[in-house]
Amino acid sequence: MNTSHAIRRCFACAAIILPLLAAVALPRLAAAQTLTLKAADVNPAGYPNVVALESMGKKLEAATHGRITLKMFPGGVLGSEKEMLEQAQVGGLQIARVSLGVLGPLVPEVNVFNLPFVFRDEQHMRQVIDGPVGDELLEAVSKSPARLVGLGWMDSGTRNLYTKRPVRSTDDLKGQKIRMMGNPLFIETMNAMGGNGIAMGAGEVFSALQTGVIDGAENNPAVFFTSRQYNAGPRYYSLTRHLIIPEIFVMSKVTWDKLSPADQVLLKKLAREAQLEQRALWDRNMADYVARLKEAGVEFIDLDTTPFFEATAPVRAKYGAQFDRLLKRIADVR
Ligand code: BDP
Repeated sequence: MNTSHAIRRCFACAAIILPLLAAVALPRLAAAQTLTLKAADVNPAGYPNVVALESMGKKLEAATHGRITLKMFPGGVLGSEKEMLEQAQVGGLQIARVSLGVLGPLVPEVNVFNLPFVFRDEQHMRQVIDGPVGDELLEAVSKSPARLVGLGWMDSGTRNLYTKRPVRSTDDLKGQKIRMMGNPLFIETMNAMGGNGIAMGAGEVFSALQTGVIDGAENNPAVFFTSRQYNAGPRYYSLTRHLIIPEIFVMSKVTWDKLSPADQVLLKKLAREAQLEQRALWDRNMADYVARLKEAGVEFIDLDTTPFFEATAPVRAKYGAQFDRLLKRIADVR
C-alpha cells in the first residue's frame, strides 16, 4: 500500500470513528457539567418560601436546558437553620433559606434588620429590602468572611407572641419562658419586653411547648399555623409586632464560585423573581392562616404596642449605635 492510499484510508477511518466517539463522549461531557443544587428550608412543603424556591428551580432548569437543577428539602430535614448555614459554608448544601435572625451571629451587619421595631410595618420592610439598602445588605453577606452569597429576600410578616397564658401587657410576660431564635439580640429583646428569652431551633419548639420547657414562643401566623404549635399548648396570640424580620436565601460560596459568570447573572435574576413570587404567595395565603388559627380556637389579642416599643429602647440603643446612618436611611424610606 502506498503512502497516499494509507492516508486516504486513515481519513476514511476517522470519518467513521470520530462521530462514534463524539456520540459516546459528548453526552458524558454534558452530564459531567450538570449541577444539582440542594436547597433547604425549615418550613414545610407548600409554605410560600418553599414553593417560590421550587419555582425558581424549574425556571433555572428550563433556562439551562437541564444543566442546572434544584432539589428542595423542606421541613427541616437537613437540620436546624444554624446547621443549614454550616453545611452551606462548606459546600454540603447549596442554598439555605433562613431567617435573617440566625445569620446575625455570622454576619453582624445584617443585625440592623433584626432590631425590634426597626420597620414601621411590613410594607416599609418590603420597600427597604427591594431598594438600595436591601441590595447593600445582600452584598455585605457576600463580601463577609462567612463564605455565603446573598441571593435574595423573602417576606416573613410580623412576629407576635403566642402563649399558654394571655399576654396583654409587658407585666403579663413576667416569668414566662419564651422561645427565641438563636441570636443574643433576640434574647435581650424578650428579656427587655418582660419575659425570659430562651434560644432554640425551630424544630424543637413543639416538644418544648408540650413538655413545659417553655411557656410560649413568637412567630408569624404562617409558622404558628403550619407548625401546628397551637396544639402544643399556646391558645393566645398577642399582636406585639415586635419583630419584622425578612427571610434570606443564601448560596454556598463554594458552589457560587464554580458557576460561570453567565449562570451567576441568571441565578441572580431568578432569585429576584423568587423574591416577588414568594411575596405574592405570602399575601394570598395569610388571611387563610389567620382564619384557620381562629377556627382552631386561638384567641387573637390586639394590644397597645407602645409599652413593648419603649421597653426595647435599650436593645435598639445597644445594637443599633453602630448602624446610625443606615438606620436613618431605613427610616427615610417611605
Ligand atoms: C420563621 C422563619 C424561619 C425561622 C423560624 C424560627 O421562616 O426561617 O427558622 O421562623 O422562628 O418565621 O426559627
